[in-house]
Amino acid sequence: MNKQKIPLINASDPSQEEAVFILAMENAHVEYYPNWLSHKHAKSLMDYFIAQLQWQQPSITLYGQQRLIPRLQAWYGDPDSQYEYSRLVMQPLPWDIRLAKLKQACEQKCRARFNSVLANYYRHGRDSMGMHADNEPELGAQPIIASVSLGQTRRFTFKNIHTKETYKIGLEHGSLLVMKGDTQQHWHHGMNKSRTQTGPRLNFTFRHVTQKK
Ligand SMILES: O=C(O)CCC(=O)C(=O)O
Repeated sequence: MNKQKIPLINASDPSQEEAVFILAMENAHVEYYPNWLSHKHAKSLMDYFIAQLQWQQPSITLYGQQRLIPRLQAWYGDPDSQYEYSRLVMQPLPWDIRLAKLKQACEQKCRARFNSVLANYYRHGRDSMGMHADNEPELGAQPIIASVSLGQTRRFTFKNIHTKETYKIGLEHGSLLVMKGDTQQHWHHGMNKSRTQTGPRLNFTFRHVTQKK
């Protein structure tokens, strides 16, 4: 299997301060903004969200057995943004004010509208997220997903569903990763456990879900 760091194409505009990289992956459109939030702002958001969000550790059914998910999570959104994955039905909590502001900032950056967010709290290196695609019908065929990371840099893996090619990228404190186009149709993504990247990390994936008819 081809395991490598993702080649990054620097697409930054020299007249702008913000750096942006396009991940050179076939049949995908992924952009990475390493310093999207200032270090200080990101730290303030992290402390606030750890203390204020309603973190839970639900169970999912895996190979017929109930297992606690290996992280904490919370689902916030508009009242009609119910979401289901791994047979776990999540009812949205009402928007927290600072989370709603972060959503607005993502909407401006992505020129898209989001009505919900999956918040994940990786308490230490043993917390993780299995490989998956965000391809539930509620998200539509070409979902735009804005993923904000706070805290410990953790290695994020993409794996091509067809060729099994694997790429890794470290998602840094205050960064924004945007997945769009056909990314979810051709690539899985996830976060392995780590023995070296052990500090706490928060991640927020803003999405737009529509209800099943
Ligand atoms: O923590 C991350 O960066 C990944 C989150 C993720 O894959 C998801 O919410 O679907």
